[in-house]
Amino acid sequence: MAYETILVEQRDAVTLITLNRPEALNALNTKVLAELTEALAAFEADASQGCAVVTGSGDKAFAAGADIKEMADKPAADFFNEDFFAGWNRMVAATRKPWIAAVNGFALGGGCEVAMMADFIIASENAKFGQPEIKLGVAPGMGGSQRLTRAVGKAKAMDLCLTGRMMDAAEAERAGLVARVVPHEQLLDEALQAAATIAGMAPMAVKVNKELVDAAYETTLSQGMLHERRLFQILTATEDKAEGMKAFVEKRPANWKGR
Ligand code: CO8
Repeated sequence: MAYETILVEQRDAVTLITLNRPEALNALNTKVLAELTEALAAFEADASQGCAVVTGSGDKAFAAGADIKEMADKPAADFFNEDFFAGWNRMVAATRKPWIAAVNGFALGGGCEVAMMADFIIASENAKFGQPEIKLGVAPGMGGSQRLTRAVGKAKAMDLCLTGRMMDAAEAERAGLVARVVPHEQLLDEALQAAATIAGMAPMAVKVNKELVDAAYETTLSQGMLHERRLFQILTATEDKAEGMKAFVEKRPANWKGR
């Protein structure tokens, strides 16, 4: 499949997707959404692929936001009638396998929101995060006010959304937005390595672990604990559970079947 706004390659069991509009700092337009949705759906459907990494091309940006030029003259009725931005939620909901955002520079507005849609973020020391929509007279529209608040708490989310300021990678890591910060030149290797590690795990266990951590955002503690216990119990019936424990006892790598 030939894409115009992203690059997609498979590295063994890892799919690497690069947002590729460097002339616009990888700004996210309708075409990017359509192509990223298609690429993630292909990744999801391909049993040889276990984890994906999404990054930005060039040295400067992961994505500097939704494409302001595409939205500038769009009438409000079109935003409403098209349910503009809803496609991003559908894309996330359709992806049960994990994907990592490797944030190499600016992740602003929609760029920060896409990074937060990923299962976790690995950031280069040069990364900068922010929700500067307020400076355009609007507000986050792809989950920024909700996911950022859940990730970093009300105080910092309020600060970022109301002032539109950026936070650097160190602050983002302290605040809990980012899983790891690495030297800029090591970013892609580190993210690909993390993805390869995940892709080497039992596939059903990977999906269950992702679903359970996500459930912690949506449910009460007791509902989440029950959900966890039930999925744990279901996993104990898999061939991969038997294989994983046998391999441990026999001191050898497990040979996963995915069932
Ligand atoms: N959309 C479209 N083009 C962009 C965007 C963007 N979000 N960000 C950068 N670009 C383009 C610039 O226009 C420029 O193109 P050109 O050379 O043709 O003028 C090129 O990328 C390079 O950018 P700069 O020259 O500005 O690079 P700098 O290094 O000087 O600055 C910044 C980098 C600080 C990242 C700066 O580009 C910037 O502030 N970008 C916008 C960040 C932003 O506001 N993001 C939020 C976007 S809004 C959003 O995501 C959600 C909803 C908004 C609704 C809006 C309704 C109108």
